[in-house]
Amino acid sequence: MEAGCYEVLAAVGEGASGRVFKARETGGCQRRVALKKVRVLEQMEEGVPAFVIREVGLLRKLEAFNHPNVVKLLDVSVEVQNQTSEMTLVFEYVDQDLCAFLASVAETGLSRWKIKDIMLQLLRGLDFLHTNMLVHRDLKPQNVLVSSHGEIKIADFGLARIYSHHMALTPIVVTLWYRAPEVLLHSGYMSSVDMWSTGCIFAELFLLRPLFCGYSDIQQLQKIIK
Ligand code: 0RS
Repeated sequence: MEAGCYEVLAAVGEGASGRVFKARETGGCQRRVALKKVRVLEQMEEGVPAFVIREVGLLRKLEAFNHPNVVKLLDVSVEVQNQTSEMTLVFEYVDQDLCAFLASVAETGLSRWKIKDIMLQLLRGLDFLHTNMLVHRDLKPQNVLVSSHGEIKIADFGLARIYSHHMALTPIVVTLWYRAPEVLLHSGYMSSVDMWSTGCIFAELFLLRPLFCGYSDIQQLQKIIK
């Protein structure tokens, strides 16, 4: 779809994975969308790198399944300028993230029933990604979205290799709190790393605060071991 079909309303985040904006479709139904802009470095002068095309292809294939617990990808476009190209991913917009949701929970906490409902939806989304050979690697309350109807939707997945390129260039502080020991030790990226993160989120639903808050790889591991 051509540029100019969306009106940017606000920036909602800047992370290792790119910049995310809240926007509105300018045509017809004016639905709200999340625009994610990812800078991809050109390899030589051959256009968009093959691995980017493969990853986006995988995302589009997943889209066909229309899973309720994974954020919906509506469109992808690429704009090429000189040495770099900027890819825009257009997603359905979801009202809040799990951080904001948890911040709004009363001191009495979430009911067992609500915790069970959130976990079941989160695990269904994750099972879908894993079944399709996709490991999230950075699951955390910031990228677990909560719709106004109480639906849980996993975001920010599937471009792991593109991100690691971008990450090397971005001095951004990332949360280590949901990282599995093997990720902290750089010794494995199986689907089990997402189960660890899910466990940390499970605990947080009860505690209403993060379980392990480390501010360095070492400190995070120490907290886990303790
Ligand atoms: C840290 C308190 C603030 O609909 C939001 C959305 C939001 C989306 C959305 C849809 C699809 C993404 C977002 C997405 C894409 C990277 C991402 C990384 C993290 C999260 C989502 C990503 N808390 C964070 C920002 N924020 C306000 C609270 C919101 C609020 C509603 N809806 N993103 N961010 N993919 N790529």
